[in-house]
Parts: sequence; structure tokens; C-alpha cells
Amino acid sequence: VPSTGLLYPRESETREVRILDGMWRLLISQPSDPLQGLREKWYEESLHKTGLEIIPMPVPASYNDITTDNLRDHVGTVWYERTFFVSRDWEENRRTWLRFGSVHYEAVVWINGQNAMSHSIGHLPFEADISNLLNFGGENRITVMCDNRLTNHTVPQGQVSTVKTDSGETPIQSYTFDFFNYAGIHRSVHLYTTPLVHISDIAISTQLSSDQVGRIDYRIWLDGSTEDSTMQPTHVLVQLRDNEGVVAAQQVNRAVYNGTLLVPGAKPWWPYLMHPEPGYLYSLEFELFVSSVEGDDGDELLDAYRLPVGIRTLSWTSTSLLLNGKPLYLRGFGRHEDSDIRGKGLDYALLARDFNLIKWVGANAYRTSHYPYSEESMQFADEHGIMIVDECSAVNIDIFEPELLSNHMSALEQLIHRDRNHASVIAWSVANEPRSFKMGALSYFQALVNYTRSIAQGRPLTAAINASPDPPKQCHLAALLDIVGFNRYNAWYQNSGRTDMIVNLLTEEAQRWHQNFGKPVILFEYGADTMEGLHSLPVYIWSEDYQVALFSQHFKAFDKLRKQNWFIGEFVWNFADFKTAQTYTRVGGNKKGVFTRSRQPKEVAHILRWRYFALANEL
Ligand code: BDP
Repeated sequence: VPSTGLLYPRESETREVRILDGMWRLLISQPSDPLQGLREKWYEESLHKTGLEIIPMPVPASYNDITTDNLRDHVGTVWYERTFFVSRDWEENRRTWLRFGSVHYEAVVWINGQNAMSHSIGHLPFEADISNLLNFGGENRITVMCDNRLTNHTVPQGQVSTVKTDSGETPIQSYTFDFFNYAGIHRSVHLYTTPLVHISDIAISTQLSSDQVGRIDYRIWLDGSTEDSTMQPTHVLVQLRDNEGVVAAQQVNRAVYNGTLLVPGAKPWWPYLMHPEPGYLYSLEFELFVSSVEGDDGDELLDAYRLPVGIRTLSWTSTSLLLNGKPLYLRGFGRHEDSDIRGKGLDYALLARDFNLIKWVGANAYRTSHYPYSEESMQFADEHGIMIVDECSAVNIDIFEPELLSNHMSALEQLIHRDRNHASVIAWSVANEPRSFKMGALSYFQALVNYTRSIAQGRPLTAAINASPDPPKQCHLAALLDIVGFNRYNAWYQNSGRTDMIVNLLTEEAQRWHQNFGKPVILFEYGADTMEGLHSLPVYIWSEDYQVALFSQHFKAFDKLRKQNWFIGEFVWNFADFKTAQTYTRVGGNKKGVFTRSRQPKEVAHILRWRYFALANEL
């Protein structure tokens, strides 16, 4: 099934965009009967008609931490609803689309009681043309059923079982991944219009030659038809504007909707701290025209879409990852979309704060562990020159069955399709800590990697592996990748308290990964849980001092490894503290953050900052 809705909604002279964020209404179904609403057709009328309790629920946000009762641990479905008006003007000569930035995990959407679309695998956008379902010049109702249950076939996997409580049996959701399974309408809901015939998708790839000539290869897709033969598109005007609006290259393309723009003296896209003007973006304008019979002057504009574009060359070898011909050393983090109260809900204040901290600490990259992050954050990364290792939601996968494989492929297809035009994306991560040593993993990953490579759009493939590289055959995934990433918790999960073992263990392991697979190697995770404010000398685990000691030893190992040209980066686990399921190994969640959950620095942030800026200055 080809995915749709992956072009971000942007307004233009031919398109209007409205955002339907705000307070919606929520009905929580009985966990024991998650399908009651479908059976009873709750979507046919306002949810109030069910006579059940309705509560206000903000969008975007996870629903889990908003109330004071146990909605947090709800398993099964919840129903969202809101109404909105559409003016009569929208009825003629245009199409109206409804688009969700992400609903976790599965969503079914109705407009005025009619089924409009459904989607599963959270963290990704989906949309439908709802023109035929709308009351123009009147009120409309959206109903969304959201199901948070994870099974052996969802990405990621989980299991639903039941437990006997003091008041009877109740379903519980379990999963092995280490972050809370937040659910709800996590990102913005857009209502937008396009002309009847419009640009429905765009793919670009860029290169920069050694003499500063930029090259942009583009392809656009059109959708829709009109009865009116005089309104058939005849050509596209493609114009590249620099950040002052000056046209740097242009082309008129008649009927063939792909082409190449050459940009002499192009301003390249550079990462943060690698150039005085990082994150330089052009605007690539596509204008779809129909020629008038009288001649060129009277051309009529059918549609216009503007895509921010950074011009850069990405390449890699068996030892390096290069940007504009320069080998990269990645300094960064694994992260989460997570914060107090709103869970995984998109929050612009948090997004801006996080980027301020990333820049304050001197990082140049992060991995979207362990799922696709918001499109708004991807755009921010482009603008700030922060490089992204873009990960799909396959975390801790196990039990390698065909249905999982097809969902996993779909998760990657949708991610790549959504993010392929971002200059910031420097690699696709196909999985985090899969059980890649198990039976069935080899054929599974061969199929997955072959497929992903066929759609990879000029990016290398990587993964965050925690299998042992010794003997090499134990991991069935590493050999298939372009960059071998591994996660290792020396002096935390292994040899807790022994910071004096880190340098040898880490350098030896990194060496084995490189020797066995002949690829560039990166450490995607290391770290220690740290309670803010807890101090102890001599250092003792969980204290801020221990985190400092553990990082310091890692820095020594990295400095040794950097002398080898194949070691390409160090990512801390984690950028900030984050919520997990309840277990006795977690105090209020995972505390491996360099920043607290409220985004204030722990002591270690200062030494990390010192290191990251020193590394940046060396290059
Ligand atoms: C790694 C996982 C990550 C966890 C981390 C930890 O990739 O999701 O949060 O361990 O335990 O294995 O802190």
C-alpha cells in the first residue's frame, strides 16, 4: 500500500492550512471490551449520546498523564472527538484534506459518521481527502478511535495479558522496551486545501561539486483530475530561492515532472560548528501552470508548493561518513520525545528548549531513538544544522515472523518517504537492539535491509546493536549495514561501579566490530542512571559524581579510538531523563539524562560541553 500524506502541509497562494489542535473530548472505553464502540457505532453521533463520561483532552498530547486517575495505564481503545466548521468557499474547485501528524498506535477516523481513514504504527503522518464527507457551510464532527495495544506483530512489539486484581480481571500491556508506551493524538491535526489538480509528492536529492556547483535532482508527483480540459497542467516552473528570496536557479519543465537544477556558487548546508553559517536552506518553489490559449502571458497558476532544501553531498566508505567531502565525527545523543504531563505530545516550547540545550552543549547530531520524531523537529534540525540518525520504531524486536517483517518494512518505507528531503538526515537506523542473534534473524534482516536499501535515497543504513561482536557470527544484522552502531553500558549494566574497566573494554569491543565487519563504527549508547542532586565521593552509582567519572573514562576510550579513522562518533544515552514503565530498576523513569526531565543540566552536562566544544574546535 503506497503511503500518502507524507508531504508536510504548507500554505501557499493556492493552499490554505488550518490547525485543529486544542481541547477535544475523550471517552475511555472499558479495557475489558475495547471493541464496544465499534459494535455500538459510537462514531455515528456525538459521543455524548453514549451517556458515558466524556472528559476534556488536549491535542496534541499523550492522554496518559493528564488526569489524576489511572488513565495512565489504560489498555485498549479511547475515543476522541471534536467539531469544526468549514466555510462554503471551500466547496468549489478545491479538495480538503485531513491530516494527523501522528496517533499512537492505531487510529480509525470518521468524519460526520463516515469512515475516512485508518493508520497503524504511531509516530508517522497519515491523511485523507475528506471533501466528499464534509458539510460545507456547516458544522462537522471528527471521531478518532485510538488503540494503544501492542502485539507480537506491531512495531514495536508487546503483549497484552490479564491479571487478577482485587476487583476482578483486567488487561495489562507488557513490553520489553525501556520507555513508556504513551498514546493518543501526539502531533498536530491539520485541515488543509489543495487545488483539484495538485502537487502530491516531491523527492529531491542534492550534491555539491568541489567547485561549489550545487545540483538538485527533483521529481514531483501530481494528483487529481478535473473535468475541465482547459485546466490540465502544461508545465511546472521550478525556482530555487536563496534565504533572501533571490532566484539562484530556475527551470521550466514541460510535462516531464523530473529534472535537475544546477546552482553555481551554491551555499552548502553545513552542520552546527562546522561552518560560520550552518543549516543554510534554500526554498525550492514548484509552481504548476496551465498555459492559456492566447500565449505565455496569461498562464494560470494551478498550484504552488515550497520546500526548504539544503544542498550537500553525503557519502561513505568502509571507514568514514563524509559530508561535502569532509569526514564527520558525530557528537551527540540518543533522545526521546518525552516530557512531564504532555508525554509524547508535540510542544514547541520544549522543542526550542531542547535545541537550545543541544547547541549549548556543542552537540552536532542525535539519533531519533526509538521512533520517528515530529516533522516540526526535523525541520528545526535542518535549520540549525543538527544531523539526524533517523530511526524507525523497531525497538527490541524479537520473534521474527512474516507479519512483523511486513509492518517493519512499512515503518521504514513511511519514515524514509516522510524524511527523504531533509538535509539533516545522514543515516537510516533500521532497528534498536533487535534480538539479532536469534534463529530467523538472518533471513529477516536480509529481506529488511535489501528492501530498505532499495529506497534509501542516498543515505547509509545503520542500527544500534547490543549483541556481542565476538564471535562475529552472533549478530545477523551488522554485516548487512553500512555503519555498525552498538550500545554498551560498561560500568553500568556490566561491571557496575567499575569505571576502571571502561577504557579497555570499550576500545577492544569497538575494534572487534570494525575488524569483523570492515565498516565505520559508532557508539550509539553509553551512560549511567543519575539522580539529580545525589553526590558521593568516592563515587558510587546513581550519584552525579559517578556519571561524571563514567563519562570521563569513556572520553579517554573515545580519544584512543579516534586515532583510528573508522571510529566516527559518540552518542550519550540519554539527552534527558524520561518516563518508563514501572519497575524497581527505575526511579520515576530512566535517569540517564545529561539533563533532567525538566531540561536543566546535571553536573555531567558541563564536562560534556567542554568536550564537545573542544572536539568541534579541533576539526
Ligand atoms: C538500552 C536501550 C535503551 C534503554 C537503555 C537503558 O536501547 O532504550 O533506555 O538501554 O537501559 O539497552 O537505559
